[in-house]
Amino acid sequence: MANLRLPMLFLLLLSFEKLVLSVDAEKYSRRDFPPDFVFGSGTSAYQYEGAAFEDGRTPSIWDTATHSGNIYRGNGDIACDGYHKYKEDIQLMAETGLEAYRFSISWSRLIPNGRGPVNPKGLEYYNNVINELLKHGIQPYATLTHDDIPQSIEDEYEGWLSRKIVSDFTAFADLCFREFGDRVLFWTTVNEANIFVLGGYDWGAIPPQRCSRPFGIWNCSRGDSSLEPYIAGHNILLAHASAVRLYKKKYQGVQHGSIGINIYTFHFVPFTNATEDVIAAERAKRFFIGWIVDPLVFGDYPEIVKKHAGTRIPAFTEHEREQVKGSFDFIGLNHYMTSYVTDKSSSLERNSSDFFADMAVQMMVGDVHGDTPPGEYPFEPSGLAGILEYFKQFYGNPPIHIHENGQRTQRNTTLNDTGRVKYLHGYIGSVLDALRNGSNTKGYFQWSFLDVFELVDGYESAYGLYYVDLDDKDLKRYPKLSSHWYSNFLKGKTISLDFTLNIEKSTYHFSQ
Ligand code: IFM
Repeated sequence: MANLRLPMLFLLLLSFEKLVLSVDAEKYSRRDFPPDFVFGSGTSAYQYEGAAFEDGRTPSIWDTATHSGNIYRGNGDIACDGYHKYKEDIQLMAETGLEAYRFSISWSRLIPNGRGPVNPKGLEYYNNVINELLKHGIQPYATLTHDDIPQSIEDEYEGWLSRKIVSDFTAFADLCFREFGDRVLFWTTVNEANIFVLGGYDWGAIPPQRCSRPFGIWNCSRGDSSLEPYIAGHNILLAHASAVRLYKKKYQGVQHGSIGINIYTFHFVPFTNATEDVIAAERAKRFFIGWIVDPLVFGDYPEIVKKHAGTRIPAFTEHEREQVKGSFDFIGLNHYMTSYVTDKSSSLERNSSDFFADMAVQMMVGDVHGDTPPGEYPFEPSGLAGILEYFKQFYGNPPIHIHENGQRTQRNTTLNDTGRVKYLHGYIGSVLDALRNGSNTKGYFQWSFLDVFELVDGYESAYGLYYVDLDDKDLKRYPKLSSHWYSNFLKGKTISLDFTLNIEKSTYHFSQ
């Protein structure tokens, strides 16, 4: 994610006149999307639930990272207090008109030791959430892990760095399928498999904060940025495949749900027409996307990744290859922005490498047009259609769920989040463009329903449709203009640029 404070990702481009950012679908309504296309919004366990030490929950690697004093400001001990306020929030979701809600399950709330005894209070909480959603006609979409594996597992065998996690993750998944699968029909195994690994094992920015010099963004006490991202990525693929295999064998026939994995995607665009930059943008896709998606679709890592990573990337055995290939019903994509790419083949000559040196590109994100308000993402909606087109052409058009898309703003600024409104209008229009071009996209989830504890920025940035007042002892929620806009769209209003730009003047009034 670009909000990681990474020098490489923060080069600002002040002008680039070749960009075409507009989308065709400027005026549309919910009825323009297929009836079985789903619109929702999401949060994740650590970012939303709070109650970190309550009712038997034990720390996850995310708790450890936030309490380490390294990089993080703030923690998710209380977050939005969703553990206690879920009913109120689901009521808000229903009023907004959400058709689906994407949330994640805290493994260490459900199985406090990572494996073994199940916490009845954890079961009760997720059963309550699921039942409350269904009571309001909102489909639950559950993610099994969103950056927060139990700390006990990290302590015992270094979590994703060990193959031991495959059986523990599968047992956790088994419990979730068994207990909740009669009502949860959409399962995602791992959130942002690629960026979680890069952030956690190469840069060391996010849990479990492992890295090594010169690649990490701080002086991590443990890690190996050259090697560990490839190992963790490999084990995630194996654990994912194992959980999917279990689901398909034991549950899918009776529960009739579907299962996939999630990755983070930029739209990669060459910065110039120079052949090297065009090749570099393709290479960026092969690394950033292909590293995780190629094994799922084709059964192996991309040749270029294997060539550049050499022996640092594990090889699939024939048995593993068979398990991983085809182990998904859909691919979940998180997308926020476009990345402009130039060739940096010189990085291949370094004595030591990490994933980015192997990728051999310079990635640039930021205020490309010189018109992005501070702290916000550039408005480049056609990038989303671009990614969907790539999946259509390169991967044979698999079912896609857009699991996260939304605009970042500074927190505590305004409820009048016109930038977010404009962003959602553009990006949802871009999804419609993609559908009209034959994309097999099945759903769109805005990130995030509320202002949650953010991945790196803590409580300093916000993506929510609803503001959470952290100074109020009850953490009162306030609707932003974007919740009003999304609600209008979900309830069937025809959305045009005119409507979007003038929504501030509509009859909506904030009641504070
Ligand atoms: O908040 C995060 C989420 O946890 C993962 N995807 C990106 C979001 C915004 O940074």
